[in-house]
Amino acid sequence: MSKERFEDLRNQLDEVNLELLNVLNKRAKLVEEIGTLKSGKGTERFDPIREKEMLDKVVAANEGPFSNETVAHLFKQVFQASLVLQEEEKKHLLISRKTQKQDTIVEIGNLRVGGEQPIIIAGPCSVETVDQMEKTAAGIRAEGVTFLRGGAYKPRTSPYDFQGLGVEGLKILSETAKRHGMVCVSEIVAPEDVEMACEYIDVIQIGARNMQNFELLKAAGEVRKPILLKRGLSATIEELLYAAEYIASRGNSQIILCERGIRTYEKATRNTLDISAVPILKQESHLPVVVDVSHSTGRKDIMFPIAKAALAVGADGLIIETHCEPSVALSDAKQQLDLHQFAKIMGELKSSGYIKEEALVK
Ligand SMILES: [Mn+2]
Repeated sequence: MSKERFEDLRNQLDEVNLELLNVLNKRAKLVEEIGTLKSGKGTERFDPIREKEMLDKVVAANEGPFSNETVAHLFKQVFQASLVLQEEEKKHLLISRKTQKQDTIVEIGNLRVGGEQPIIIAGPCSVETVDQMEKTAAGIRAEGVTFLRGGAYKPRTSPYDFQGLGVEGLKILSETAKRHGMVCVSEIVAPEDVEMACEYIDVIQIGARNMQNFELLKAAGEVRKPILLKRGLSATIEELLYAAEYIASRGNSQIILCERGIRTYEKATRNTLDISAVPILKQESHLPVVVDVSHSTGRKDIMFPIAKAALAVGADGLIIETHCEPSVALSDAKQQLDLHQFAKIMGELKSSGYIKEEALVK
């Protein structure tokens, strides 16, 4: 064989490769279009009967030199790749980074969650009395904190534990926050309460135990208030993202995700803080992510290193349960910081540079 002929054949091969590539991608585009139509109708993407028909057709048309087995094998791979493509496309959720490149910034008045500066959400586990809220709010506000939390509806493990003050609690929380120039965050547990709650609170929290309460998620999607969505204690990252999608799909894109620890076999901490969830959530989604350092650890002694870790991996904020008198708190007494401890941790976060003094609202 002459050298020229050899070169010529090689060039032809290169061309055929490119043709093959074009044809494969042309096929992929058709598959994508079919996938979109199917998803609209809720049909299963993998259709084994249709795949068998397609394989039989190409094998019947095969004239060689490839054997029928080889042709079947090659096409099977192509079909497989198309299915993966459809799965990928399915993941283009509204909350996905693929859909929106830039970070979502949740704005509450002039406060921003997901911007340059991390936010701190502090306050007691439960709203108990006007006095308790007043003392706690004054203490945390003095540290430059502008997000006041407090539970009025408490989904407790035991039905005999304190269940919260309900609407009365929301009113106390809201009035306390206003007096101190703060915004407030509180959990809502029933879909029918979401609209009512908007009257009192600035950020509606959906708690870990309700992360897959789909009716509640839908109700949260109908209002135009920011939603703080906590990861369920046994929920995967993907499940958290789909829960957020429930809210976004109803038109409410003001969502803050919250990693709050997951259940593992480890007993040294209340839950196991899944620190890797933070950068993964930030990669997969454009939504801001905060870390609840109180419920994840249930321990005050490791709160500072955990808080630093959360901010170091890119969290947009922290939730720190704080109570003016933790020893007499009606819920989560063990893990809540007192005002002195809270001031100390804030001081440590500032001196280590994780929180900028000048960024705090005086
Ligand atoms: Mn709590």
